[in-house]
Amino acid sequence: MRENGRLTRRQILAASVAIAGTIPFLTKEPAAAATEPHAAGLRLTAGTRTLAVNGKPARVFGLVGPNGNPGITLSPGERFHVDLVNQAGTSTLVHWHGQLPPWRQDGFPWPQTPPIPEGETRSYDYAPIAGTYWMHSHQGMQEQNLMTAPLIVRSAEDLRADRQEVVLMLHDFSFRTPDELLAGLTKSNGSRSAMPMSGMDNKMDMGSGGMGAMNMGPGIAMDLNDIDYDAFLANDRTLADPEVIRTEPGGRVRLRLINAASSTQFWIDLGALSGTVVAVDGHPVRPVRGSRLPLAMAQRLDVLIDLPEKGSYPIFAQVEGKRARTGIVLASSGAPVSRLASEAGEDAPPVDLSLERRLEAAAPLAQRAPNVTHRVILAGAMAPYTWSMNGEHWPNVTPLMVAPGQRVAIEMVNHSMMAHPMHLHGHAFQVVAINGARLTGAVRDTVLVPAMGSVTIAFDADNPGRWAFHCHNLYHMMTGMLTEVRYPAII
Ligand SMILES: [Cu+2]
Repeated sequence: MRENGRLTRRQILAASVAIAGTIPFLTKEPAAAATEPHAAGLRLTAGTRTLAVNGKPARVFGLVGPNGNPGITLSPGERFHVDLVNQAGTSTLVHWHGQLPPWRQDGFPWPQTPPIPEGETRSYDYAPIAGTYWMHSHQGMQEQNLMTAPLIVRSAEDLRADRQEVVLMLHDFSFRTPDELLAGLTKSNGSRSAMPMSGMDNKMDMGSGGMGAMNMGPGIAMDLNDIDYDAFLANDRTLADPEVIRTEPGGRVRLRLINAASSTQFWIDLGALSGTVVAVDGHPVRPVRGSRLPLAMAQRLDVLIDLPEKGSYPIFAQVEGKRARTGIVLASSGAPVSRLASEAGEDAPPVDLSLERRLEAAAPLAQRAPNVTHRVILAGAMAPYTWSMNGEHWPNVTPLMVAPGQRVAIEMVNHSMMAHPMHLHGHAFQVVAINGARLTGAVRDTVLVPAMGSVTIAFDADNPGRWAFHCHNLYHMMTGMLTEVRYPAII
C-alpha cells in the first residue's frame, strides 16, 4: 500500500485493524491484577495504537479508558478509582496532571514509586478535583510518543449548565523518534547556525513590540520551537482531515482545550466565534472574553462558546512563531464543512502572558504572607542544549524544602532566551506576580515564565510528599530542567 503514495486516514486505520494480530494491545487478555485490594476500578489501558499522519501510518502509545475512548471522564462526586493496566510493551508510569493525589499515586518515578512493569496493573484511588485535566506518562520519553489522554472531572455545575462538552487535545508530531530529536538537539555544541534542526530559523525579532516591560531592545532574538515537527494534531488529526463535531444550531458549547504537545505552544483562534474563558488548568477564573487565546505547554483552557444559528466554525490552534496550524470544526447538522488551509496568513507571535495578566482566580488563596520564599533561576541555551534550575540539572538537585502548613512562594526568574512552562506537581498555585508586578491571578498548575521575565507563584503546603517541579517543554525537562519540592521526614 505504501508504494501507492499517500493513504487515506481510513485506509491506514483499516490496515492497522487488519494486522491487529501482531499488536499485543489489541489481542492480549489483561494480565492478572497484581494489586487489586478491593472492587475493581475503572480500567485504563496503556497500550499502542496507529494514527494516520500526513498520509502515513504512525505507531504511537495511547491511554484507553473503560469505554474505549482516550482517557477518563468522571461524573460529579465520583472517585478516581482506576486500575491502570500496562500493555504498552515496556514499563510505564502515568501522571494525573494537575490532580492532587497523595504523592505515591502521583505517577512520578521516585525510588518509592517505580514504574509498572509490562503486563502488570496498578490501582489508584483518590478524590479528584473537578475540571479539565489530563494524564501522561512520566516515564522516559513515552509522553513524546503520545502516551497522553484527557482526564475530565465533571462538576454538578457542569451538568446543570447543560452545555455540549467538546474536548480538544493538541499534540506535536514527528516521524523521528524522541531519541533522535533529543540527539539532534544535544549533539550540537557549536554556533546555533550549525544546529541541524530547522526549527532554529524561528528566532523572533522581539523589537520593541509585544514584550512590553521586558524592554530588551531591538534585535534581540527569542528562541521558539526547538523542534521542527512533521505535523500538529488536534484530537489526533491534522487540519487536512479534521475532526468535525456536530453541534446544534445556536448550541452552547464548553470547549475543553488541552495542550498536550511536547515542545510546542499554540494560539487558540476561535475564528469567527468569540468565547468566554471560565477556567484555566481546571480552576475557575472570573470570566474573560476573547477569540485569540495563548496556550502554553501542558496548560488547559475552558472556553464557553454560544454558537450562531447554524453553520460550520473551525477552531484553530496556530503554532507560535509559525504559520502552521491544526484544529477541529464545530458544525451544525447539515452545514457544509469547507476545506481548511493548514497554514494561516502570517506567523503567530510568541505565546505570552497577555491572558495571564487578565486572569483572576474565582477562588483565590486567603490573604497571607509567605512563610518561605524560594527563588529559582531558570537558565540554559540552545547550544549547548542543557537547561537548569538554580544551576542544577536533574537528578543532581537540591530539593526545595517546604513544611506542612506553610504558605510558600516561589519566584521563578528566567535568565534564558526561551520561555518555560513551569509545572508543580501535587499543588494548585496562584500566580501572584509577573515581572515584579503583583496580581491576584489565576489558580493553576502550569505557568509560562517568559524569556528574561519572572513569575511568582504561591501555594499552601498541604500535601506532604516528594513532588516534581519542572519545565513542561519535555526536551528541557529531559536535559535537566526538573527539581523537587519536598516535605521533611518523607521516606
Ligand atoms: Cu523550559
